[in-house]
Amino acid sequence: MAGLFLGLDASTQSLSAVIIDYARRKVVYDKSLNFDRALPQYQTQNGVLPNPDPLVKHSPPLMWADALDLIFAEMKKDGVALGDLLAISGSGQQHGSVYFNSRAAAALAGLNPAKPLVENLRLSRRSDLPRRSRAKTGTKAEGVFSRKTSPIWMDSSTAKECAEIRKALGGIKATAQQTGSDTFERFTGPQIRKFYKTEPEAYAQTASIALVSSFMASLLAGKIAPIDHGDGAGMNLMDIRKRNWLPDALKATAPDLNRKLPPVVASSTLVGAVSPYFVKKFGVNPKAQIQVWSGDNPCSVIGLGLIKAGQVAISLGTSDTFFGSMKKCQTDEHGEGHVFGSPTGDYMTLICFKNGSLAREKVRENYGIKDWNEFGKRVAATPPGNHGGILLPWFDAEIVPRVNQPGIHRFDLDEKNVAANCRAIFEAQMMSMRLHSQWMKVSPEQIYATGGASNDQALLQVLADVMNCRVLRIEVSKSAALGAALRAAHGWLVQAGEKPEWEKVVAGFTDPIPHSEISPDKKAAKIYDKLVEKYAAREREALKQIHQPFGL
Ligand code: XUL
Repeated sequence: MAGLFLGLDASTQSLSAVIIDYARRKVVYDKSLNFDRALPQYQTQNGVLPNPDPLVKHSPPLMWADALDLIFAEMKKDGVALGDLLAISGSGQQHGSVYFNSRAAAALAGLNPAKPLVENLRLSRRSDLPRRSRAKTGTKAEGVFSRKTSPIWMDSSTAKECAEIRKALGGIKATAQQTGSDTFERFTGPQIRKFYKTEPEAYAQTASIALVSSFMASLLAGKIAPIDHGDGAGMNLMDIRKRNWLPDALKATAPDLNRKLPPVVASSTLVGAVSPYFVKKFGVNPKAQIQVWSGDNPCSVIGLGLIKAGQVAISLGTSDTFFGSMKKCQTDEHGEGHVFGSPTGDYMTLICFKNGSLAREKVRENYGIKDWNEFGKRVAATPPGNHGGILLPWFDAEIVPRVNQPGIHRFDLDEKNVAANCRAIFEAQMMSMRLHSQWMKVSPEQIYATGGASNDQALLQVLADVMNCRVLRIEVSKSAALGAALRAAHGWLVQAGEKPEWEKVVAGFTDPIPHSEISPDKKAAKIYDKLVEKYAAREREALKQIHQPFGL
């Protein structure tokens, strides 16, 4: 099959594009655009708008649209054969939501290639308004959004709404059983409820709610796109087994919600042909199909080749995530972990730790360490187990375990000891993963590692020792974008009447780096078996002391 497939990844800090030549089993293009640097006019820091409330984390949806224009312009400039694209899909940071008003559908259908996407969405002049809505909206129209900013996955300001929805659904276990997860502050349902409670008029003007993933797909297809089972499961609104919107959850969240949500569909669904905007402006193949987008974690499951049940990966990115594929839906009754739909049609499990790379970066900066190479050297210079020193790394409010009051707690660890603190942050992150992933009941033979920090040997050795398991590095640096490109290829083949097997689709793209295997050191593994118990005890004590309202 000749032809190219594009996977885009709209993550917290950047928009990436990966293009594969499927027949040649090759990644032929790979580029990223950092929001802060490429689009400074939006004034984000690490892709997020500054806010005086540390629990509130929003981003501007217009910035994501602007980035889409920029990355297509970049691909055109780089001479990519956009006319050969057969299908496009994408991956979005999960949970973040975009609020469209009643003008959005017409504006998307009529995107004008003579103007940038953002101008099309701002509808800044009266003449930009679709004819039908001119009379109703007058000149006060504020574009296609009923809410200017989008709450994203880092937001933890909805503890109250979580408690309300959880109560209505029958408690932690019942909520997890029905929706795949207990209610979480960043999940879209609690975020929608907060919006409805605090801005009822704007909520009433909302015609359609999108996730970051379905927002980007809507721009590409020129129509409101559906939400897929992978990303839909991150909302506390979907019945995880029936894979439909869950009426009780919708009712517990906000009025009229069933009318404001697009359909929820299988991840292999095609949204339609690419909008003429991208054809005329950038020369994209007019027949290129837009496949429904999914969340970054479901896409990474494919981009890392986690097709068989029980395969596990750790992604060390902005957030650190521990995830794997699962055949039969089994939820976490303690409510810390999540079950999402996998793009394969099976399920995937996930635990998300918010204090990932940004926490590591804070330690590096606080101790004036110039780069990650130097950081790794410090880690390697200290012994496994850090002489019993422990750090609880809650630089920011944490998701697992739930911590609403950020703070760093040290035990038997001298704050001035640079090397010990470098080791302590990573040991803490890995021990926390080991502790909080026990509900998955998987004893993997090997763990795949990906994400920025997986390039560091010293850190990977800590990972192998704490987990007492072989670790393999995956060559893919952008697993979510690659997963999206592979999903595009799979969806296109399905549409062409073939029955592609996932193992065959990912073959050759997701192989581990040769000789990248790291085995656990038996002595170190024993040290961690003990230290994990101490870590668990200190974590329990610290959590007891932190005042956690709303019965968390
Ligand atoms: C997963 C989660 C994060 C975001 C990051 O539940 O919140 O991994 O998807 O992009």
